[in-house]
Amino acid sequence: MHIASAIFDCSAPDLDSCPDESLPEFAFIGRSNVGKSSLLNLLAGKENFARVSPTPGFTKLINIFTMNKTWRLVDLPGYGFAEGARKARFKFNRAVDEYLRHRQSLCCVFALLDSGLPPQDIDLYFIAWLARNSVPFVLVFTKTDKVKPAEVEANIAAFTARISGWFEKLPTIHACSATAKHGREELLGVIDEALKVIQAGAGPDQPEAEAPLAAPAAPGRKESARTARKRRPDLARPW
Ligand SMILES: Nc1nc2c(ncn2[C@@H]2O[C@H](COP(=O)(O)OP(=O)(O)OP(=O)(O)O)[C@@H](O)[C@H]2O)c(=O)[nH]1
Ligand SMILES: [Mg+2]
Repeated sequence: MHIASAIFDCSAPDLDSCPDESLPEFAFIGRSNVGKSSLLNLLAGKENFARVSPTPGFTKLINIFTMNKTWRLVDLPGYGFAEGARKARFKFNRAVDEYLRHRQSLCCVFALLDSGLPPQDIDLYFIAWLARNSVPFVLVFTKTDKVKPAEVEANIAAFTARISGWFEKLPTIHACSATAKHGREELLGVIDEALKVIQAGAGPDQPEAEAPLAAPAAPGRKESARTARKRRPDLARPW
């Protein structure tokens, strides 16, 4: 997919401050420092678009970018920094929790994992949380330039083995390196496919997706989380 335009929209401190839900969104989430902002920049084809830092916990707000005037990328604060890390449990701020569970225009989450590490409890907790909350996601193993390909393979296989019993169908798995600029086309392809399904109206076996993705809630009306989830297009649900 060609990225003709990439525009920073806003940094939102909470779900209510996010822009309207008129455009499909694809969000990056994962442990602090896993490479979310870097991967967003790779996909956008712009350096320093989302801000990158070696300091964990750098991204603190919900950063929203509009691509090709028709869809959005969302850079989220990570988990596993500060007290969450000590407890070896994922923990992120309330805004991210609410965004992931209630944002109706959220099509798919890119759940990032460090390809150089064996399965981490904190990531396993998070993937279980995504599944429990019916958040559609694909797995993306990052920083493949830092380790040997065999090690990447072994870590992906070990992670897959840990979660395989949780799903009827395994989540889709991708690998990338923002530094080596690998994985861009593959991940843009995920987005492209999802956008095509939206344009087609709804997936053939996704009857709940008949409600238009882009329809914003009526002003002043808050839907329950349950209703909101039902309205999601479920495009990339891997199970
Ligand atoms: N070698 C290598 N380093 C990377 C890659 N992607 C990101 N990094 C480095 O990892 C560090 C963290 O990158 P970020 O993109 O800021 O990570 P993040 O997940 O957004 O971090 P937070 O905002 O703190 O949650 C930076 O020093 C990046 O340069 C990669 O593919 N390869
Ligand atoms: Mg970041």
